[in-house]
Amino acid sequence: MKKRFLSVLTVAVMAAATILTGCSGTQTAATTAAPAATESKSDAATTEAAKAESKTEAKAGDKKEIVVGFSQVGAESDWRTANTESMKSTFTEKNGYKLIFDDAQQKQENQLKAVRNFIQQDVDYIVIAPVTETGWDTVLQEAKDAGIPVIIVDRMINVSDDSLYTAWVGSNFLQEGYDAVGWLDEYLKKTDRADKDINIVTIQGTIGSSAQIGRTNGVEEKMKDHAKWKMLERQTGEFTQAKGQEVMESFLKTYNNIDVVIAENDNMAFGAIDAIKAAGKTCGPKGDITVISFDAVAAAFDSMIAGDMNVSVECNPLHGPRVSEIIGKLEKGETVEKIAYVKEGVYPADTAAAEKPKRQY
Ligand code: GZL
Repeated sequence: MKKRFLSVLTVAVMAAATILTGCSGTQTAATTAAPAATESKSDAATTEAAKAESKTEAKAGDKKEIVVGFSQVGAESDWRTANTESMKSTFTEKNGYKLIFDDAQQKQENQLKAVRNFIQQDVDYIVIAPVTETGWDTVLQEAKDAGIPVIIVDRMINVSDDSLYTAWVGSNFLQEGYDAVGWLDEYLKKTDRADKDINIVTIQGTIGSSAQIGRTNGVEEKMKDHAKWKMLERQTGEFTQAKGQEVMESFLKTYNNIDVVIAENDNMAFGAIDAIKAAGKTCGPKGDITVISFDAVAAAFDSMIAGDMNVSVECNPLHGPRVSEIIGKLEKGETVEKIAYVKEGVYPADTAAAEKPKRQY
């Protein structure tokens, strides 16, 4: 934003317009960038100012599209696929954008490379879905120095100075953990097990991600109100189905008294259900093991309708329109909310068939 309205101290003639990579699902812009040339501080400032001027002129004249660099976590789950689809279907040329998309394959180093590439390509906005909360201060300072606003989506970042990002939109993961415990409490009352010993295992998401931290802490905090509930063990399944199955297999080998499995996303729950069935046990509303999950993607509704999953706590991935609204306001020089939580619900098996047709992802 600042960059786009900078007055030019000296006008340097820009050699060529920035050549932007197109948006393709698999193209990782971060791996195509040439290493940044080194410039003296004052040259860099002049170049930046001249870039800003040329962009502003271009924008004023031929309504140049808004260039958005988006660093996505990866493609680890149905939720992530829906989130990517929401972003790609929003940031289209028809809507006045050019999207540079990078899939980090769940590695923060790839996200850092992508963000530096976006800075070098002089994009108008950087959007990041951060794989984990820490490790962002340095690269976000580089974006700030380049005058490029940063919008964080989905998971949160933990930085020393929150002026390093302009806005965050995502879920309240702690509340999602609370909601999971609230549902289990009601369910056990309805099934006459309110005063029974309950043994629980948890398949966690990527350790250090806000979704894992919030869900784990939310469950742990509210479990303190239930003296007869015991958390046998927690292990990460990295939000993937394969790893979720592996972890549940190991839990089933270790414990023969599991009453509840909490999977911190639907894909790990699908893996856990496969492991439960392979071990000759049953799950779901009529089964031995209660399955509590998060995300509420379409396949979770299918699983609940099939009688395998008991409940999924919604985590809404449709952030494209929300981010576009933030950029629209910034383009008009309007202020935006620093933190914006999306509304989410809890979807139990007994309403899954009626709810599924209404779902958007
Ligand atoms: C939650 C998101 C998580 C989902 C998983 O907002 O970060 O990452 O719960 C996804 O499915 O992998």
